[in-house]
Amino acid sequence: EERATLLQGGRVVSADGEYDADVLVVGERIAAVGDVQAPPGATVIDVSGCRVLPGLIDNHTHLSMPFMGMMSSDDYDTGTRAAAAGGVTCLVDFAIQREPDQLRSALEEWQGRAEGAAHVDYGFHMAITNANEATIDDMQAMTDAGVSSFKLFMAYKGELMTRDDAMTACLERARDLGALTMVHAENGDVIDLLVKRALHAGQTDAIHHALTRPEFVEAEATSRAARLAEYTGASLFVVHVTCAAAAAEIEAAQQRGIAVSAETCTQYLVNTIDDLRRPGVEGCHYICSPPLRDASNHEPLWDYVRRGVLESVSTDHCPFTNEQKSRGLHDFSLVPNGMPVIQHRLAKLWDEGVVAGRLTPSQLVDRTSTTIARRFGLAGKGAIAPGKDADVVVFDPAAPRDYGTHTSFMNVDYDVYEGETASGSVRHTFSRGTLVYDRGQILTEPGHGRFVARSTAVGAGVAA
Ligand code: DUC
Ligand code: ZN
Ligand code: ZN
Ligand code: ZN
Repeated sequence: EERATLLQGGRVVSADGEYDADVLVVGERIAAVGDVQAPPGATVIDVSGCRVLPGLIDNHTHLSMPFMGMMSSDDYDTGTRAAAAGGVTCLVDFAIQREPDQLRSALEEWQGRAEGAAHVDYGFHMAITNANEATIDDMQAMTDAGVSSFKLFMAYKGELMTRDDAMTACLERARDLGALTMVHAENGDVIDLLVKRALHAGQTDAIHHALTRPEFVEAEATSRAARLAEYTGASLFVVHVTCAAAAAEIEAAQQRGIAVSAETCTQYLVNTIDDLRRPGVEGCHYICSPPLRDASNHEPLWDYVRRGVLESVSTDHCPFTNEQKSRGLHDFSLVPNGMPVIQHRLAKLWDEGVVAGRLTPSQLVDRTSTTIARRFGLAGKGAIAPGKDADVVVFDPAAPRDYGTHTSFMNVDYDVYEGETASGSVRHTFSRGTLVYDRGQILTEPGHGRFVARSTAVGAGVAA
């Protein structure tokens, strides 16, 4: 006998529209959507006044990431608790090849970190940092294992950066495998030069992190990656687009018929470069790459999101504690890059998107769940429909919730939105039919979340 739960009286939000409907969950799947009678023995939950959304997917996270000599501070236990509290039921994290190892050992290493620890489902992208011949040969083992997307860094010279020759070879192999190639698009050589000059001139404060990574270095790398995708015929996905200049390069490529798609992240829609001017370690909280931009980018970015040029919004969640961030208090180049945001995307996009009149609830669902599932081969996720995984979020738009360390599940000792209050909040998060998060509490044991193998050949083409 499978456990049944009826979510009664809510308003379902799908990528295509909104409608009043009950949602019946049986076992791990959605069994029915509509005017549904509770089967005998079912648990009935009154969700009137709430929106019922497909669980959000975070396609860009860095849990337990070894980076800049440190390890990001959320592991798969704490990071997926925070995810569930923020309405996220699936994340796709980056496994990273570490020299001199091959892709298989990186995948094993990341599988080992996640297995038995996660509270929601997860997949992996494979970041290639050393694209030699053996690496290229190993790419098929990844797609066979359900890792159907690769990531290349065009920045972080000396640690992660891939040069254009290797990038071209990777794009060709990914094309042949039907896999998507993701790029962190910033010109690493120019950044390296500007950082050296700034430090030489004694410009060591957090703000100089942003000033040494100007918009053109992102726009240039974006354009270069799009040209290499055009030349190779590969499908490209540009991660964390921060500014209108880079988004314009993506739109131009799409208009030439090149298979280039892209995301932005929550913080680029709501934070600005001025956050880096906060005093002391607080300024360091906002150091991420590419950097936060001038506020003049916000409305153009929202418009690109609305029009689907930027087809999805993820987080690039990459948390570091005050102690870790403090390493760079007197030299911005030593601050580990990344912001803790995995828990905040839905609440922020609801207020700054939906309440502010910039996005419809359906567009929010599409950009944070449905389109990500389609683009990245997560066939069971991204929609509330019979047969899909019962990854369901009940969001109460009339239940305010404070941001801050007192409500955060993230393993960081500050919150970038401390002191602010969201107008609505997640009431329940179900992962494959199991209630993971219930009004401030995590109910599952680590290990409820499972690895999801993703399919290839879904990344091709520009978003409809
Ligand atoms: N940018 C960040 O801010 N953190 C992790 C890696 C990256 O590209
Ligand atoms: Zn990146
Ligand atoms: Zn702060
Ligand atoms: Zn990232």
